[in-house]
Amino acid sequence: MVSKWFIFGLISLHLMGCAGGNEMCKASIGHGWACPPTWYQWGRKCYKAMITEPMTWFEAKEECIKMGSVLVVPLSQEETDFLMLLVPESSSIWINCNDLEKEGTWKCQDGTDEVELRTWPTKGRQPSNSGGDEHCAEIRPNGIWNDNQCTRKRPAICIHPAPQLHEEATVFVGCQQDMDTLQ
Ligand SMILES: [Ca+2]
Repeated sequence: MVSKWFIFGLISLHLMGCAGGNEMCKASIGHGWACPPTWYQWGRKCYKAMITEPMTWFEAKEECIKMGSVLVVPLSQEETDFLMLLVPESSSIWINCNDLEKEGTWKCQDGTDEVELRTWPTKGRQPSNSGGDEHCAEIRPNGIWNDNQCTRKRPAICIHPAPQLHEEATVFVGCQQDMDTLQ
């Protein structure tokens, strides 16, 4: 039988390997949470609210990518409700929808998947393309969408799939290669 301490040593070694910028891995080990610290879990996804420094739509998109995630776009009304809980009550937030390519043709993407849901107001005139310069979509505090200038600064929310935690091996989330060497 392999010594417990031997296994522990191996795991420690691998953890060190993971520690280099792999937040997801560290989170699983430290707390048994599926999502990294400061990320909220809802369903099978992790959400990070970027509220301290409002950003342009482009900056928001870029910041999410830097964290190994994508700018969120809600797939349902329930998800919209959840998103609005993550930001201050009076905040509008950027979502991953724009008509930059072709005016009036809104592209909304969950990562690379096209999303059909649109929550423009049923009454009113949004998207308005006011001033001919509103090509990015935001969710207003009431949960309804508006098109606005992409250069406006808004909080935003990033999203990535939650790592699955089923068994001990989950300590190696994000360290698949290392896990193979143990088997
Ligand atoms: Ca508008």
